[in-house]
Amino acid sequence: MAETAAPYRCGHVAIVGRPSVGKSTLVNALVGGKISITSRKPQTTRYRILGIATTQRAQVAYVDTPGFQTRHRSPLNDRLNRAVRESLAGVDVVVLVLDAARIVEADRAVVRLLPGRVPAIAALNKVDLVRDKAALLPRLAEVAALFAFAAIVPVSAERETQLRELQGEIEERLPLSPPLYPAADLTDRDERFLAAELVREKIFRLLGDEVPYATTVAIDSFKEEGALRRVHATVFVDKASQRAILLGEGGARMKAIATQARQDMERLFGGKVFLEVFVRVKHGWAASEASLQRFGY
Ligand SMILES: Nc1nc2c(ncn2[C@@H]2O[C@H](COP(=O)(O)OP(=O)(O)OP(=O)(O)O)[C@@H](O)[C@H]2O)c(=O)[nH]1
Ligand SMILES: [Mg+2]
Repeated sequence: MAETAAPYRCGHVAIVGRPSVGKSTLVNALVGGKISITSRKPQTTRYRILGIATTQRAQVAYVDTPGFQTRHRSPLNDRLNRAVRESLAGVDVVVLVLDAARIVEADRAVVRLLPGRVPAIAALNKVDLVRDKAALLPRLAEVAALFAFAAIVPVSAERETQLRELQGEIEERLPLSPPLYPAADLTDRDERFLAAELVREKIFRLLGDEVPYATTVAIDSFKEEGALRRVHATVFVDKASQRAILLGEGGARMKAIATQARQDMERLFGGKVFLEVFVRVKHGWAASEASLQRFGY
């Protein structure tokens, strides 16, 4: 007698929220690999990226999105917000990520974007930072009053707590469908894109509050020579003074950025990487739609 296989489910799930609530950390944890860059600084994510999680029961394609922000207007931020809005179209489920410590006006701005027809699940993230768990109860009520969420799940993306519960709530709302992506794929982006992102992550992590927002990274060449990957990257900054900060004394800061980026690439790609990073001044790279488009935004 043939066994009856459980019906397979597959679909796309947008991960949205204000900056820094832990969207990318959550996507990485759900996928089980570091495919989306993270940092303490808001607006780390600038590109829409898919994180793919495949199990025996379901395949979930998580759409990580930039933090939706309403405070600073610029051509780049307008593009990022547009990417958030666009990623909400055509998904099967939306996960709104909130910080369990507090709900603020910026969260409400994202709630207003939620499409009515698609089930929305609230993930109350960073519960590990909430010492007094009794404080979660009024927070759950506050979240329930924001929107008719299909479910509200307290999680910690960093400690990987309650992710099973969240996955269960997501998967049961996906359509019946065979997998849409190869089971071994963790993302829709290629190694070239991931390499540029890892350089950008180190800039966000190793520099102060100003310079990361004035930078973008391009890959000049990406060659595979047997098991070795040879990568040449250029970091573009807006002003010469930012170039000096990025390089650091005797080039020390740039060296640390390149070393850490290379180590992450070797882990992610599973092989040796030779990485060379140049820094160039390109005034106004973030100021016009045309140049943003050239940089892939
Ligand atoms: N303590 C704790 N920190 C977390 C958790 N999840 C994320 N973080 C931290 O929160 C910061 C922001 O995380 P990201 O994943 O980059 O946040 P994001 O929402 O993707 O941010 P943007 O892309 O800038 O919108 C990082 O320093 C993470 O390590 C969590 O569950 N607990
Ligand atoms: Mg992010």
